[in-house]
Amino acid sequence: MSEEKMVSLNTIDDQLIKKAADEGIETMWDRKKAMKAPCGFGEKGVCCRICGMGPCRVSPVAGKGAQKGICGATADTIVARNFARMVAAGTASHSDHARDIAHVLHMASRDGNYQVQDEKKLIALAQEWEVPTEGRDIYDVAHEVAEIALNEFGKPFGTLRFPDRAPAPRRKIWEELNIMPRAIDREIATIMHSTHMGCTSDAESLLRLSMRTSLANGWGGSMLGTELSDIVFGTSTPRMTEANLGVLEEKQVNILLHGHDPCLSEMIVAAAQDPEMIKLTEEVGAEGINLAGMCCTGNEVTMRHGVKIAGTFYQQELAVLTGAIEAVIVDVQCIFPSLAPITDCYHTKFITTSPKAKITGATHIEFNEEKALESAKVIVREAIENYKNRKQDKVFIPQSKAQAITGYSNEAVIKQLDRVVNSNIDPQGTVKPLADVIKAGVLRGAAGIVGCNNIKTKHEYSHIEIMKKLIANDVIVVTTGCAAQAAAKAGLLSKDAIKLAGKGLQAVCELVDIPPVIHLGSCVDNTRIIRLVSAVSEHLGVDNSDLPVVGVAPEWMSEKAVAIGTYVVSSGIDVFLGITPPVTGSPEFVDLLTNKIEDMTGAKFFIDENPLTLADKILERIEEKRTKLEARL
Ligand code: NFS
Ligand code: SF4
Repeated sequence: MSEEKMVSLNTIDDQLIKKAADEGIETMWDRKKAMKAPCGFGEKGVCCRICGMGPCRVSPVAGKGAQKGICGATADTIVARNFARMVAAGTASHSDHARDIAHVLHMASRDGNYQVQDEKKLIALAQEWEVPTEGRDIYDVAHEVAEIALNEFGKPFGTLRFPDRAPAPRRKIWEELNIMPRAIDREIATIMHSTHMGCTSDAESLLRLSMRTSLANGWGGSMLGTELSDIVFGTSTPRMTEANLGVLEEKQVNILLHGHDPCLSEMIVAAAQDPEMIKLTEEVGAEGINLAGMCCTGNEVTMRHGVKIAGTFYQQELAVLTGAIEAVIVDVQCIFPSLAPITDCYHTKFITTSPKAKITGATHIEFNEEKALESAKVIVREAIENYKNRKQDKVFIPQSKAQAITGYSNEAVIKQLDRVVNSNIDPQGTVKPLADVIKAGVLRGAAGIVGCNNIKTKHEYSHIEIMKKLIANDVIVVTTGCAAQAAAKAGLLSKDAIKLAGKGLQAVCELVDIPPVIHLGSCVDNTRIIRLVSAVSEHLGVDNSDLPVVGVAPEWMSEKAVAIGTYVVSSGIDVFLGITPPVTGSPEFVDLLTNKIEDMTGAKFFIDENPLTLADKILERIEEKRTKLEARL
């Protein structure tokens, strides 16, 4: 198959798609073909179905066709309203995930399934929130912290706590713009209210509401997700793993963990090590249990346990097509409903576990956090007992995988940086070495390359091209989500990739002993990135928007990504999008996102679907920011 026709960077994916065609199984690529051209109105964001008088489709071309909806809403209103609702949905998803983790912290106990794994981090958070810790049982502290966290969702007065962690100039901007986020659920509800028929119609006001809600995600729900997961499941440390569908094992029970919520996957990891389960595995004639992760659940378990990465978002159907998976165990988000009919073509069990994500045709075994391990064992047992049903003639495991280092928390990054600190002169445990090399220009800047895969592009091509170009130009890359898994598969998360870096980055990687692309976790862990950037800003006495630092979402697709992009720009960091969001029907809203928002936040969106020119624009912007920064420092 020629390079252009490949659906992804990996030839193995095309082999599996061919297998699907041979076996008469439908995949996302077939459905994309059946979809023909996308709806032009939807693509431009000018379709409104917010009230029963619609749907109203207004013309994206000025002066031609219907210019207003029945109520008089213009393209600007409709586009901005649709955008705001995407931000609200993304914020809801990340934050509701965090809420579940807060509940688990609230039920954690010394002899329970969930325990406090990182006491130091818990104590630090307790002190930040002025919870007494002296002489108290750590679990009393944990429960009080969890309760405060839960109150962040619905407190009636005041603003959120975590924005206090942002650099002072940034907080001032949020206050002046009146976008300091209040309770998390409140910001989501306010957007839903303001975008109801007949409420806010002004595009700029809708953008400001979106910014405030997105901040309730980045400096609220998502940040709680990261912090509380570290407390309950442990703060991650670097570990070796392998990535791509070649991690599936011929002679073992293969379990695919897919979704987002570590409350389930952590227990599956524990259940897979349970003697009773191991005995059962022997009884069915398998040589072991092989867990493989996908999407953000995959990131959560690889960063804390080194669980292998089966692949990214777009490979979920392909993984089943190997015919070698006994069970796909899912929790919430980014799960294709098509996994039900595809798993039906094999022996594979498709097990949903969350009442928030029931899928037609799946086997639903509800995960009960109160009896977490027991519940996980029931699910793992299903998988093991299914091993005997595997049809060998339908199995094809592509022999492709790469080595990767995953699991750099900010704490782990700082520990690596300590290697170059002369403790006679400088204190340990700070970002000073990172700030120093950025200031000196050894590193030209830093990029957070994050987000999904999208069928509108050749999968992973944009991620990998941009990562390679940036590291070759001495821009260090941190990565999360499916972008991180793409990097793992391409070998960029290994120290072997240091040779692809420019001289400056090579020197840094060797001294600090890190790969040039650093795995920082799942998508909620983008909060690790904004905290790292904020720490460097504070160290240099500047604001985030002064740093040569960018966010990039080359292949984004989810509403969560829209919320992330918005909180990153609101946090003062430019965001480069490789997929055009559905906003082009409103030149005013496009101007707000790609121009005017800079006057408010010091950062803006850049949109370019060509990854090569997008990378050029990133490098150009980094140099522009450098020039300004050098003049200031
Ligand atoms: Ni992020 Fe995780 Fe992947 Fe995109 Fe989906 S897994 S929260 S949304 S597709 S990166
Ligand atoms: Fe049409 Fe206005 Fe109703 Fe939207 S809110 S569907 S534009 S009448």
